[in-house]
Amino acid sequence: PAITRRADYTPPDWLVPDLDLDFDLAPERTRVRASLSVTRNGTHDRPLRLDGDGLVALAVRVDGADASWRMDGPALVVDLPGDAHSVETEVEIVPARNTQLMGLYASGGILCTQCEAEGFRRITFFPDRPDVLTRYRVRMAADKARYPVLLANGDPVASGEGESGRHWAEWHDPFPKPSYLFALVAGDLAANRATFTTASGRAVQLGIWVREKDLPKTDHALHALELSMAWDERVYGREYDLDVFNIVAVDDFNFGAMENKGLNIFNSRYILADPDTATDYDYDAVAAVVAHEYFHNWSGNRVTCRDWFQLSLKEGFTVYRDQQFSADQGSAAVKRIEDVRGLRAAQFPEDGGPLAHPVRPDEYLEISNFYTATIYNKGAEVIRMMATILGPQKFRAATDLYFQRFDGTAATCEDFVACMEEAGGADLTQFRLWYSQAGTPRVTATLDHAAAEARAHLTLRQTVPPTPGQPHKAPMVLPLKLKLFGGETAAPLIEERLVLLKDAETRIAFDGVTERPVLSINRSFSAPVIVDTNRSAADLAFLSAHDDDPFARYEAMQQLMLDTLVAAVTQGRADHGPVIDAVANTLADPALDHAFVAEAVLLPSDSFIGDQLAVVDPEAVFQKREALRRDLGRALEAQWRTLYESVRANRFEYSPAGKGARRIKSVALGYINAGGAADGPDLAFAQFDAADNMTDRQGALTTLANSPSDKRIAALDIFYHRYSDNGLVLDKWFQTQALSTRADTLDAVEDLARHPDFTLANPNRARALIGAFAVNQRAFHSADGRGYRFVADQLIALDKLNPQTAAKLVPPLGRWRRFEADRATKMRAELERILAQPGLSKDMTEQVSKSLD
Ligand code: HT7
Ligand code: ZN
Repeated sequence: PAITRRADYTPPDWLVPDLDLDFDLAPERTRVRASLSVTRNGTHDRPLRLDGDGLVALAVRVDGADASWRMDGPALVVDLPGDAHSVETEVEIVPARNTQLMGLYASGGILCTQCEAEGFRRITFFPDRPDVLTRYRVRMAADKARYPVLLANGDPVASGEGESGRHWAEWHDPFPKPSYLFALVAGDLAANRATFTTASGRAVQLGIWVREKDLPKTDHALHALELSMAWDERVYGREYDLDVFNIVAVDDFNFGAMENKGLNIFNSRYILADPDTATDYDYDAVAAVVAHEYFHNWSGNRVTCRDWFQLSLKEGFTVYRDQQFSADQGSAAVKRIEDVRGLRAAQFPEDGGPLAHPVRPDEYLEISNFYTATIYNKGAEVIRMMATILGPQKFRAATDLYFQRFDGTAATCEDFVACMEEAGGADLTQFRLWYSQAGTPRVTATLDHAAAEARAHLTLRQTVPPTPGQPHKAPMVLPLKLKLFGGETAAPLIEERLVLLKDAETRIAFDGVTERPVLSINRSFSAPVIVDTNRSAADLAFLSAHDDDPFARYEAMQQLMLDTLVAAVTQGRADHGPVIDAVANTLADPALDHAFVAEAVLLPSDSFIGDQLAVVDPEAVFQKREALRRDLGRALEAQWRTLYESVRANRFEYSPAGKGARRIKSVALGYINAGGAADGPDLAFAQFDAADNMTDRQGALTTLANSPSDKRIAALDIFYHRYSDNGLVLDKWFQTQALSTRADTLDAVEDLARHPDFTLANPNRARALIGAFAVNQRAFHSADGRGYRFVADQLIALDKLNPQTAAKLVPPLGRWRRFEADRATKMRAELERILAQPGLSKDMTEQVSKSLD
């Protein structure tokens, strides 16, 4: 299969200013007629080439007459004599057989579309690239009883009754858009509606469309939408631009959601929420994804991408915007901690592994494989760093300039950075390396104190590791916020300052340092880098108690825990005392809120500990981590119990304080059980049983699912029967078991894969069992290799249905280089077995072969 290269970009040969689409909808046979007005772009004699994927042309007409045309592979090619023509095509497609969930497909009786990145070509022949901007007029007809609601992009313009129980609707989107933003929905849906009045007085009809029975679960999403619309006006000066904004929730979806113009389509897990079925984590995710998709209306839709190499232009920027939004809704400190934890869990390993790629990649085989943590989350960090360097006023001036200059166009990452430079008055020449160089930079910070001269020196060194195709790296611009504290008085010796580390090595002198200084660095995680320091356990414990930057305080505790666990794994033993003392101090600090404390006292994950090691033995990591958890549980049992009791009987309330209390409750319960308290399982079961919300219920279930107690069987059973008709909650049931740290998890997961409720056809369900199991460091890495074989078997089966979803689950197997030799050999063998499968998809071929290289 052909590789697409960024360097080969050329503008489109033909533009399509207008498109009329006519759908005769039915799941078994949908007829699509398209009428394209096409204009030659520039002076050339090349034919019109329309992308297709699995389409057969039933008719092709040019200016109303039959025309000569040919197929070139999946594409339709038409020679056109003039500079402007009307081209009509007709195809038939079968939504009911579309298991890839790209193009037009059926989900639980709803017909819906997913076109990003290259799904539109599965619906009709078209130049399916983001730099062709077109005004769409859509007519659709369908059986009225089965599909009473007919939606598309833009505004509704007409509707009526047809023959034989059919009806029709017409929609018109006045904003020229790329084909990846096209959407259509037909279904038996009900709406939760509201009206939002924009700053300039436009009344926008909002609708969240779901099946009637799910309507009571849509208030949170609707409220989040209203908050997002107001936030984007206030913070970025961006108003909504159509008279309607609709969101439809479907159960079968390859991703989280899709920002189609005026008609967002969502995975139902990011819309539906009520206290009985959704955790606080789910509530937050619903609000964040609703905001993200809404914000795309400007960062993505009004200004779109010139080509898919520029994907981070819309995704990195929009993630940054949704992170800011969420930070504004509750605790900004906890939000930053969560975002950094997510970055370290998903993006750092990607950047250090075989699938590493720059934020603006240079080539791809299958673009769907590039919807990655690097494009999204590292991309957001790159925007955040520019905001830090410019400061808030200049950053806002720069985004204003960007939106105004590129409105209605398809832009590049370079266009964005140029606006930052122009309005921000900054030279970002070297900074641009963040777009082109892959790999996580590593900074070594060494602080020396010359007490006699009251002077300290900080030496900063940076290296950027080699990544596939990029053996040599240049030094980057690293914005590091730092501060020095007095080790005895805890007073600030040097106030926070922003250092732009640009060279491979820099030495900074600080005068007036009369006391032993303690370094606080990369405060608020100002640069997405790994920092090694020469700070002692005592310094880290000191910062975990005294640093005034909440992120740095959390980070100091994490580093202390990490150093302890790495020593335990590599040297066989470690002193748990400093960690226990630091956690005790944090629990006793009355100034800290529950949400922060819950984050601060959690041990780093098994996989993050493994990332610090040259060669990983996952069972050894698990055992050492469990030993520290057990000691923390035992040594601080009284404090955990006091904390637990202080929140145990709280009634459900969706508020930052309510969320914090529930979080600390489950963390304390986990530690009480980790310590081996005899009544631990009873406490967990009582919480499970009495819970008036899913956060408490699932928190208790997780503790039980990890425990040796038989109570877990009863709890899992009760949970299953209580929610057997709720797919999203059943996903939790599968996931909780797949993540269990028990020694028999692999057997349980193999059984679950044969459970009548398990199906690979639903991406949420496949991710809940297979995706969760593949990140379970203990069970997946079972020394006999059975975990690897199980996952490989499932991926081979899933690839036949939904290659995109299968390919996303390859990375855990692809990390074989990180593991000890026996496991590495077994992981590699499974990758080779997958690659040898006849008919393997392009998606899987790319991911697996890169993982083997
Ligand atoms: N922009 C959307 C990307 C997306 C997608 C990509 C590939 C395959 C299926 C997909 N569904 C949605 C989502 C977003 O970032 O907002
Ligand atoms: Zn997005």
